Amino acid sequence: MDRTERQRRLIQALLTEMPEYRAFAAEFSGDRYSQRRLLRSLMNLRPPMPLDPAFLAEQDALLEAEREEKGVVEADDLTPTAADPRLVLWQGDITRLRADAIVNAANSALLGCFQPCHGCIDNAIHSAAGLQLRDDCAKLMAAQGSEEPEGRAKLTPGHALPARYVIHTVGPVVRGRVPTDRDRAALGSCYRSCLELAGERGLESVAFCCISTGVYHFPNEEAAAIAVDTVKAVLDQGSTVRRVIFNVFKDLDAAVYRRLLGGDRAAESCP
Ligand code: AR6
Repeated sequence: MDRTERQRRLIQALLTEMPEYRAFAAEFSGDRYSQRRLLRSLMNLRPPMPLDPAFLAEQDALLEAEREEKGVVEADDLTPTAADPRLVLWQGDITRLRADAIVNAANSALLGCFQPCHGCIDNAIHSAAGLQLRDDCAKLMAAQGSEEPEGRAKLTPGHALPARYVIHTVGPVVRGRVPTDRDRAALGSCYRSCLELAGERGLESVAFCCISTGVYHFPNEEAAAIAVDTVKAVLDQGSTVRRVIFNVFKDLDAAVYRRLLGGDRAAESCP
């Protein structure tokens, strides 16, 4: 089936489920790119509820075609840093990475981002994985019966992502200009908890985003120092994880991590 037709059918199915967004949908123009944004928006807005297998088959076909088009980056093919062969620095979109797990910077509801086409990593990961991811998260949260505290970790499958699993962690929200000791400890705990969970599941490669440094305003340099120190300390204690990818998105973070990890060989950037 042609991609435009597939998008149209997926949008129609979502609007049948959520007729309250028909007026919102009418604001998008009819070209393929606007319609793709509409589809992503509706997926972002959709609350967790039962999923129709026929819808999922079409959604997965679309997401898998897009995944190949964006290009999958094999975590195992990336060049490690000169100073530490367990560590890799890579700049790019985490939804392209094929690692055993990628880490999502979530919020305490742990259901993904509901703001249509928002630029956060939570939105990028859920949008590329498919609606099954929110459903998985909703089940974990229902079983837990309370919000996810900062500094812990939960694991779900990656669905249409190249990564096998997503590890969801909630970083601290920095409210003043300077993080408190509690914020610093919570951020370290995010990295530690994710690696410990990966180790319990026998995973070998984990890609971290720069947790809390976007919407949650943790200063980049200090966050990176906590990330690198904590990851090294956990790996030094022994883990099934043999490769950790520090996935940076912004040039600022690329420069900070390059300095911390030492040398230009630490930079692998995608086109
Ligand atoms: N690939 C890799 N990194 C990315 C991508 C991507 N596709 N997109 C953004 N980043 P943020 P937080 C980087 O704000 O500060 C969400 O709404 C980004 O440049 O996503 O922990 C959640 O639902 C930054 O370096 O997460 C929470 O409400 C890093 O990801 C809240 O934001 C984290 O930025 C969490 O805030």
